[in-house]
Amino acid sequence: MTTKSLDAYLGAWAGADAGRIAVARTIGAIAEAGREIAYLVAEGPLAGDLAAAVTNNVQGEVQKHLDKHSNDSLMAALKQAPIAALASEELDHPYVVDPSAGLLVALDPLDGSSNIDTNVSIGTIFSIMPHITGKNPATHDAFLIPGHRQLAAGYVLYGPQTSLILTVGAGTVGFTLDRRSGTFFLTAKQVAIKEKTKEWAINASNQRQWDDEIRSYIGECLAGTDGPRGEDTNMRWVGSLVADCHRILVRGGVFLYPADKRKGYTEGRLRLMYEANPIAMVVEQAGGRAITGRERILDIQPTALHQRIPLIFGSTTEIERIERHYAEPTAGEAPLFGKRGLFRE
Ligand code: FBP
Repeated sequence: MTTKSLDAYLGAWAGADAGRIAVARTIGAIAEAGREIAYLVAEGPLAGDLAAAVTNNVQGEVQKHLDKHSNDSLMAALKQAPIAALASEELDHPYVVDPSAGLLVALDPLDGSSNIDTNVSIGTIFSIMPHITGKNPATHDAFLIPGHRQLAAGYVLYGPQTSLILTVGAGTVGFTLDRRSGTFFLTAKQVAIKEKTKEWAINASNQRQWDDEIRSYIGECLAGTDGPRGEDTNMRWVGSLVADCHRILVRGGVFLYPADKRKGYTEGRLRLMYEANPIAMVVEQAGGRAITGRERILDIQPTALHQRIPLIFGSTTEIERIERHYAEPTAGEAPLFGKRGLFRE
């Protein structure tokens, strides 16, 4: 199969535009690190214990060997890119590369860490933003830019295939790594999320901790033909945001990681700057939507570099349905699964 390489795609997009060339070089550096991480992930236990705990990261979460290795690989590659600084889930503070450069990068180097030793898909998520003139790139403040200002975003998915999903603001495209040549080739020219779906993804073990709106929406899904939806639904949950997102890009669906009552989850679990924003840009550019429940993710003014946010994204009709639950909290009351039903505490 002959198709365009990532370099050829980025070259054609950037042309002679200096700003775009800088973005293209930065994406190239991320792809280079992604390829190296993909080879290591594929070695699994032959490469040692990739899931071994190394230390705790800034989130207070256990940092595993592969988390650290992925972060180091991306930093090494991005030191050669025209960026002012990078921020990472694994770093307390931004790492400055060249303060005079025009770009910032935010990274989740290894999303889905809990799946490392289970041979389930994991990934790297990235967001490329402008470095606003006058802002010190060493500060968290320089990164507090709403998601709609991202210049490019995407993820590398380390699964049975290594995929690079990318948007530079002109639709969402997909590349697949050819392991023989080490080249990413364009294999999805225009990713389009199905408008309608019956598939939803949520960690249902947290059900008793959810707010009423999420409980009524999921109750409606579970009620199937017996409830107001009048149709049966299906559930999938990988537990790696990148893998759950990828499934939705390919066959539609909706993903929910809402805020809940657990300590540390009252603002959600996922991070705005390097998880929610890049995924929201990829999803919107593929024709889907991404919200907190009440607001569009890409409109949120960040207040902290490592800020968490409730994240709901996917097929448009399902997002509209969820919005109705937030607008009219009783919309999802089904006889068995509404506030008076099985979902009551
Ligand atoms: P990390 O960024 O720490 O890897 O965590 C994110 C994540 O693994 C997502 O990929 C996934 O959607 C979510 O956490 C799963 O959370 P939970 O274990 O609470 O279901």
